[in-house]
Amino acid sequence: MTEARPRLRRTVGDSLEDFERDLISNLYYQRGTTIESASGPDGYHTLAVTVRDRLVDRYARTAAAHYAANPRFVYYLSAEYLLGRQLRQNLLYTDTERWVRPIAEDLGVSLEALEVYDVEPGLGNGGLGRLAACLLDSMATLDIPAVGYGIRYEFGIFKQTFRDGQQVERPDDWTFYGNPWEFPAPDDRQLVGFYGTTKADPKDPTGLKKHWVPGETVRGEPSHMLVPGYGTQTVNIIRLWQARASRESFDLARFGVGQYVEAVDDIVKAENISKVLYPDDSTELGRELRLKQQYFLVACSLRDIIRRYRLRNSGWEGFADKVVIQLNDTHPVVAVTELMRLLVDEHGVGWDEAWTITRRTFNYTCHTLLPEALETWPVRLLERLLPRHMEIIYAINHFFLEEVRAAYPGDEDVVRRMSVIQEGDERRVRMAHLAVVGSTAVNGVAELHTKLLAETTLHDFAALWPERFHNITNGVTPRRFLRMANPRLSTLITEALGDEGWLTDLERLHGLGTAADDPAFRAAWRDVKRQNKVELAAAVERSTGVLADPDALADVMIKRFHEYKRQQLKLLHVITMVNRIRADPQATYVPRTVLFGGKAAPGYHAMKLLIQLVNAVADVVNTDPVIARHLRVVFPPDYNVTKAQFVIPAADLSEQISLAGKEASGTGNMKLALNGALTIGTLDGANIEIRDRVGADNFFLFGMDAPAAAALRRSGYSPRSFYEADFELRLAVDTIASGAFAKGDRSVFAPVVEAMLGRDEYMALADYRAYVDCQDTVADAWTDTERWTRMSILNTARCGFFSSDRTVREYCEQIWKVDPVRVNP
Ligand code: KOT
Repeated sequence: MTEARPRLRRTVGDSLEDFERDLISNLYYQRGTTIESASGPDGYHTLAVTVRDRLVDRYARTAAAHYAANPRFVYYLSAEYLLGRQLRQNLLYTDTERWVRPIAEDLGVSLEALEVYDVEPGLGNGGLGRLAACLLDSMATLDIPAVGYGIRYEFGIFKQTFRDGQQVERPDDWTFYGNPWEFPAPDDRQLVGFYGTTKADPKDPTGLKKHWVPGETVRGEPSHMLVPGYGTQTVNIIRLWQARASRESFDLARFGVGQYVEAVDDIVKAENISKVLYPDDSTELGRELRLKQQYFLVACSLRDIIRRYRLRNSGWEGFADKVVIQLNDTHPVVAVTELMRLLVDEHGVGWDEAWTITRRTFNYTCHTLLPEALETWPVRLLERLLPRHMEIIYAINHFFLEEVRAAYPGDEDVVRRMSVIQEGDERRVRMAHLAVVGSTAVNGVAELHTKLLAETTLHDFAALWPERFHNITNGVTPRRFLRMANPRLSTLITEALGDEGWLTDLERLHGLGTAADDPAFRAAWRDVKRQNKVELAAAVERSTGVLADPDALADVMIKRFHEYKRQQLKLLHVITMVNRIRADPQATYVPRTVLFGGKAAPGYHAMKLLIQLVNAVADVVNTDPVIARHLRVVFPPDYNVTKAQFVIPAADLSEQISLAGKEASGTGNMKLALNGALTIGTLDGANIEIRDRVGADNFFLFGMDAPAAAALRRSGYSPRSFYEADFELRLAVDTIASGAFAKGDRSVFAPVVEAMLGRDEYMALADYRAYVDCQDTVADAWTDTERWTRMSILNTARCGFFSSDRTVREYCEQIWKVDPVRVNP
């Protein structure tokens, strides 16, 4: 039930000849050029729209099937999506690559040459945005009627470059050359209000219904991208909103008196709302524009959801039967108040009925445990920007606290702890509390995360409403992260398992377990990994100038730079290896290439300095002939989904070394293990579940678990005592302090040393010894090639659980209660 029932359906042809004819026609009529004069971008755009047409056809049939079935829909609300490149995916999902290759060859171009024009929409920061994309992929694959809603940021996550080793951010003008995957839908635009005043409704005796007169309105213009399922006809959509000035924004009076620039002030202000993605991962900034973005997303999306509901339904009683909304963390949580406002103020539904509908409609996924990531907004800001929503929050909180007082008579402490309003010098709204109060189900993203949520951050809520709490462990799509990223391994797996059924039934990878005992299969497995490493080495050399040995152990740490993820611990290990080689250059060492990838938030100075230190260490390592014989350090800039697809298939060792209790789940850990990398990791997030499945023998575990880390902190953690007690640790820290990575200047990296010896917030020094010793075990294991290969195969074989198809099935069964709708070919 997307738009209306399609009357005209053009069915694209189904043969190589049809495809070729469409390509030539599109080049001529859509792009306005000919084969003789076509440029690279002409070729890319033409191919893209020709493939896209195949999906449009499926989308039209999906819309018709949904319209006929009038099913319950999942609406996924997320401020971030990291979809990755679209061309390869859509070739795979339409099964047209087999035609494109020979056609392209005929024309003397390669698919690879055209793919460089396929821009990755960087509409997210990291794990949370990529999870949203994996879930949409799996929903479509499982024929779940779903729409993703997001913001069409004009500038996505910044491009990372290095100047003198320092991160320099450049704007990501991702639509500069046009985006062939996107369909504007101006007819579905929406108006969104901000600021203004509220008026009581004189006819409403309860005082709960009000009238909001916004002081400013902005237009939301939607466009959508197609989200095909794999091996099915379903094509869902992701609808992205862009802010435009409403017609009244042009100030004719000012224009008339020659104030041309001032006349467009309001236009600029309105369009700023969707101008740029905030580049902060797992931290909150509390900027007014950010709250505007959140409300803009929510207001547009809810109106669109209601519009869609009304295409086939009427009345409000059935709304929550047809609509389930998943809130991706707290960023869209103002939706709870917006739906209340729409129902009570605009549609005349009574407060209690509206609250029942609202609570039945929403569910909330929490993605963090970090206190600095828990969103709160100043009451005064909300009162000004969204005055009616603030009133609704007060009313929701009032009724909620009555419930709390009834459950815990006389306990004002629990009331204070649970209140949606945090009291203090500056009163603030706790968005996570609002999310739990306004939802049917709340979920964490890995077993440990859910347990810790219920024990700490959301303890009081879990005690009051245990039935609301669920665990749904994250997953990743095997299509993008195995089949597309690692075609060689996929072919080998398909040969071993007999068919490609594993792509939609990933537990079938268990069938590789027996193949792990076959020496020929192991040799083939190694050969694939080696070829992937040769390819990656060539790409890394192009981007960094450093040549890596494809036979060295590929040790990768790819993720956002954050103190809790502990890139500083990895660096201490690298420096320890350097010091050992310097101390005994003649000894034998397992050759390693350490690859870092990741961005730091532009305002996160500690992590930007750590990036600079990684690059400085890399310089020293790679240019010292003695060290470089055993060790290389590479840091290709601008890690993103596209680069992840290159690095992951080539990795031997996956670094998952966050302080236990800090990483909610992780999904890079799953992608790497699925591609046969062995994990060195702490008992954190989904690492625990990975280890449970692959087996303790096939996982390098080290360090404190969450209770041990909490106990150490309680007992008064002193990083200096660890520093003083461990000679190698002292030497590693002192090497940084000595200025060895800054041409003798001790001041440059002094803050890194101070952070380590001063607070060491994430207790890297406490885990250093266990980590370095575990790395020695890794090196030992690497020398037994056959054993390593076996472990690698078993990692892949036993990671079927981590398919996002399983994740989506669990959401469907436990939370969404939706059924698939089959779309006929
Ligand atoms: C960002 C802002 C506020 C709250 C949470 C975040 C957040 C969490 N951004 N990314 N995450 C990650 O989400 C992934 C998907 O669930 C997890 O695997 C990962 O551990 C989180 O750090």
